[in-house]
Amino acid sequence: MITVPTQHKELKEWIKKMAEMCSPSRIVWINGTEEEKTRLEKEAISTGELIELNQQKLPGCFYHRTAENDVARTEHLTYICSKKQENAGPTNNWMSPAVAYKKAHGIFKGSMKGRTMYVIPFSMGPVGSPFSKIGVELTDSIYVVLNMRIMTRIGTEVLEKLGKIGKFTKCLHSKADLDINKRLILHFPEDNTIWSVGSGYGGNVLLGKKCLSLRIASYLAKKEGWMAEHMLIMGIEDPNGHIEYISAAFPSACGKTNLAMLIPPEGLKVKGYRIWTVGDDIAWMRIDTDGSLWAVNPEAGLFGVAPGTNTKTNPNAMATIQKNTIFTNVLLTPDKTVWWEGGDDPIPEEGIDWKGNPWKPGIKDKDGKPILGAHPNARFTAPAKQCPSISNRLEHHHGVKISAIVFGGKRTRLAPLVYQSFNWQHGVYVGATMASERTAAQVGKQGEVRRDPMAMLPFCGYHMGEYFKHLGKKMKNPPKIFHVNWFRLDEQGKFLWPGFGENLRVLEWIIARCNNKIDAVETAIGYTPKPEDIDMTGLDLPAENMKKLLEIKRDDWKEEIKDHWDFFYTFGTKLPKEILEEYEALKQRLS
Ligand code: GTP
Ligand code: SPV
Ligand code: MN
Repeated sequence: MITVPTQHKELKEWIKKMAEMCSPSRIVWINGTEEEKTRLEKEAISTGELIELNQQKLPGCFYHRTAENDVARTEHLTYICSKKQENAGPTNNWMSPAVAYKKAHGIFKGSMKGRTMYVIPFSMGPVGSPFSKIGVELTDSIYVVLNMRIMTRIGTEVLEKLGKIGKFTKCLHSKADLDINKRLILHFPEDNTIWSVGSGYGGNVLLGKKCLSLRIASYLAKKEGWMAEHMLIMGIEDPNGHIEYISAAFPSACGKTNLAMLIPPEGLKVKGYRIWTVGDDIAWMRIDTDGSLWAVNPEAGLFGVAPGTNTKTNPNAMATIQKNTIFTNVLLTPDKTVWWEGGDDPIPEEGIDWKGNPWKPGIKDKDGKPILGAHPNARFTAPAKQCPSISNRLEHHHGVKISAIVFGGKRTRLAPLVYQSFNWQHGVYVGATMASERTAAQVGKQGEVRRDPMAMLPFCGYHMGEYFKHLGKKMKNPPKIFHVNWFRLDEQGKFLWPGFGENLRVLEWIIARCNNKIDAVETAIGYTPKPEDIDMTGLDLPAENMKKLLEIKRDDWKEEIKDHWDFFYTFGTKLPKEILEEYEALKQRLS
C-alpha cells in the first residue's frame, strides 16, 4: 500500500477514477527529488525508453526516439471539446464532451495494464505566484515525467501549495499503443481537463505546455481578464543598464528560441547591448495597475528545435544543452553523442538515425532523396536556468513590463523586414492577419502559406473571433505593436536578411520607436524605417538588399488582403467590428 501524499479529496477521487479506467499495475507519486530522477532514468534505460549518452561529453544527458509517425503535433487529432460547437470557433476541431469522453474512454480503457501510472503535480509559473496555475498530469511514460521535470516546476512543493481544495487542471496521458489511428488530444475547457492518448511526442503529451499553458489557459485568461500567448519574452539591456522588455509571437519553428537568446552582432558590440532571455515559447500577460502589460513565462525549460542550431546561429542554446538535456529524434553517434543537420560538429562517419536505422553521410532513400540523420522537428529539452542569457526575472512572480509586441512569420515575399502598426487596434489587425509557411513542427504540407493569427491558430482554446475581441481591450499604456519578417528571399531564393544575431539591428529600431526617439516612413501598411535608421555597422549588406527588404509592393498587398477577407469571412458574426474597420481602412490606403 503506498501512501497518498495529499488530502485533496477531488484530486484523490479523480486519480482513483482514472486508474479504474486505465488499469495501471501501480501508481507512483512524483515528488521531484534527485533520487527519484536517477531511479526513473535507470528504469527508462533498462526498457530502452531512454539511451544514456556519453556522460563525459554530455553529463546528465539522455536520448529518446519517438515512433516514426509521432514526431510533431497532430493538429488534425487535436480537439476543443466545449459544450457548444460555436465556442470552439471555425479554426478549431470540435467534438462534444460526451462523444469525446466516450471515444477516448474506449482507447484509455486498460491502456496502462502492466504499466505504472505516474502522478505529476506541476506548476506553470513559479510555485505560489498569484499568476501561476497548477496541473496534475497522470502518465504512463517516464519520458513525459523527465521532460515535465525540466519544463515545469514539479513535485511535493506543488502538492503542498495545492492544499486540500486548490484548483488544478486534470491532465491525463497514456501512450496506449502509440497508434495514430487511436490518437486524440482533447481539451475540455469547461471541465479544466485535458485527455491525450496514443502519442509520445512533446507538444501532444507534455500537457503543461501547449495544452494547459495555451489552449486551457487562453480560455481561463478570457474568463479572468488576462492573456495566454505563444510568445517569447526577452530583455534588451542598453549601455546604461536600462532593460527594455519585448514579447514576440512567431508560429512554431519560426525563430522564437533563436531571437529570445540572441548574441549581439560584432558591429553592435561597441554599443554594449546585453540580451536577457525570459521565455522562448509562452507568455502569460496581464494589465497591471500602472495600465501597462506585464508578462511572465510559465515554463521552466526549453523544448527547442535542434536542426539548424549551432554556435553561429544560436551560441546560447548550444551552451544550454551541454548537460542535463534530453535529445529527441536527433542522430546518435557511435560514441554516444548527438548530431543534427545544421549543427556544429563535422558530420560523423556513421550513426543511428532518428528512425533507429544505421546511417552514413550521403545515403539516399529508394527515390534518391537524402535520408536525414535527425528529424527536422527533432528537439532538445533543457533547463532554462542553464541558458547563459537567462533573466533572473524568470523566477519573479511579477514578470516584466512589455514595451513592444512583435508579430512575425515565414514570408518569403510580401512582408517587409519590419513595420510598426499605427496604433493598438491596427496592431491587433496586424496580428490577426499573420501568416506563415508551414514548418516541420506540425504534420502537413511544408511550405504552404497559412493564416496563423498571433501564432495562436493551433493553440486558441475558444472562438478566435472572441479572442480578437479580448485582445482589442484598451489599456492605458499599451505596448507598441510591430511586424517583422526575417525570411524574405531574393530572386535567386537566397535570404535577403542574415537574421539571427543581426536581428538586434531591427530590435534597436523597434525600441527607438517605442521611446519616440526616431521618425519613420508612413506607408499603407504601417510605419517602416528610414533605411539609414537601421544601424548597419559591421554588416556588409548590399544597399540593394535593404531596399528590397523594406519594399512594399502595392499590387501584392492588394492580393494579400483578399485572403484576409476570405479568412475573416469564416468568423461570421463573431468577427469584431474593429477588425472590419481596419480591413476597410487598409483597403482604402492601398487603393
Ligand atoms: P517552436 O518551439 O516550434 O514554437 O519554434 P520557435 O519559434 O522557437 O523556433 P526556433 O527559434 O527554434 O526556429 C527554428 C527555425 O527558424 C530554424 O530552422 C532556424 O534556423 C530558423 N531561424 C530562426 N531565426 C532565424 C533568422 O533570423 N533567419 C533565418 N533565416 N532563419 C531563422
Ligand atoms: C511548437 O510546435 O510550437 C512547439 C513545440 O513549441 S511543441 O511543444 O511540440 O508544441
Ligand atoms: Mn511553440
